[in-house]
Amino acid sequence: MATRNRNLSHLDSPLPDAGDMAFGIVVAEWNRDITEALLQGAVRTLRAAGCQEHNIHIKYVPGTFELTLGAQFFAEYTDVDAVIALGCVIQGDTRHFDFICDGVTHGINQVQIQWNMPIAFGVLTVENMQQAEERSGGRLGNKGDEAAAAAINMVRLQIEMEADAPTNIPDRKTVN
Ligand code: DLZ
Repeated sequence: MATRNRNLSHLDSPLPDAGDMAFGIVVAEWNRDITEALLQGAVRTLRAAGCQEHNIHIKYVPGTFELTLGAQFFAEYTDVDAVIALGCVIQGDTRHFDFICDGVTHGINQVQIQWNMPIAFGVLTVENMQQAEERSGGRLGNKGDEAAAAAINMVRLQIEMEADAPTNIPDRKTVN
């Protein structure tokens, strides 16, 4: 996973039109200067893809650990097509960093699978503030841009695949 020189705002391909898409953005308040910069990037990218202002819904949670439940609230209580989760965890002297990173990674993945809804992982997991600044609008771009682009691309893919799905496909879901 070589990310050393990758600019997070660089797009590999043009974004699909997001004119008919709706997004929830859940933002962690810890390291607020950084997460606000991530939010600016995400919103800018959504707008650039044609997403309408009234289809961008922003909610705050206390910290990155709460992003999972914030994303689930969007899935359960709103009609957004995807969620963009934005946070910044900075390595400290204790193992708190590992627990928060593990929790949010598994949590978000679990929610997107359970709800069949894209949830973009816009969480910086860094060693220090300098690394965070470099990735939230600094020399390495903005993780918020990357997360928003991923969300748009996944909604597009879901729309395409749902439209192409035959009506008689076997139900492969496991019933617990
Ligand atoms: C407690 C904590 C610590 C130490 N560090 C961070 C951090 O770097 N980034 C972040 O987003 N949140 C941090 N938190 C807060 C937790 O995410 C969470 O909000 C609290 O543990 C309460 O559940």
